[in-house]
Amino acid sequence: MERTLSIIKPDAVAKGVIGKILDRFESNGLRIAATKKLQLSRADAEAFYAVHAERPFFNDLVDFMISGPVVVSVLEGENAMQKNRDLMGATNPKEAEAGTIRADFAENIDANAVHGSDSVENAANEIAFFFAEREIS
Ligand code: RTP
Ligand code: MG
Repeated sequence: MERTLSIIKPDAVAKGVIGKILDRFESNGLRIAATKKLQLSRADAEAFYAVHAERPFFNDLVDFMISGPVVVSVLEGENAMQKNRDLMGATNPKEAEAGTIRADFAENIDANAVHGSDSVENAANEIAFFFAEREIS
């Protein structure tokens, strides 16, 4: 069964919609194989988003990701990576389809409620970044 990594970002945690977002996953065939709430350090966020290090929005992205606690989860199911991306909607919530997580819970392109791995290969690396294998079941 395919696995992907989800992060409920600080804006959505602060809004109190952790449960509503996790329900979207479970209601759409994605099993929660692992989950935890944590505060990222600056070093954590810089390492996690290292692929974006040269992008103009990198510093704002890191500042935002450490602005409060996040909830990281391993989602498991058929086509889990793409299914999660479909449930999330477009990066910019103004462009996100109605009924997607970002359309319903995100403020703007920076505070956009959720992260999801964008390939199965990246998913494996992102899962290993946050979870030991014994924490996933
Ligand atoms: P994510 O990685 O968080 O799941 O989002 P994504 O794949 O939809 O978007 P990505 O291109 O990977 O960008 C990562 C995060 O950086 C912020 N961003 N800001 N101001 C901008 O033009 C801009 N572009 C991206 C977003 O918060 C995005 O989720
Ligand atoms: Mg991305």
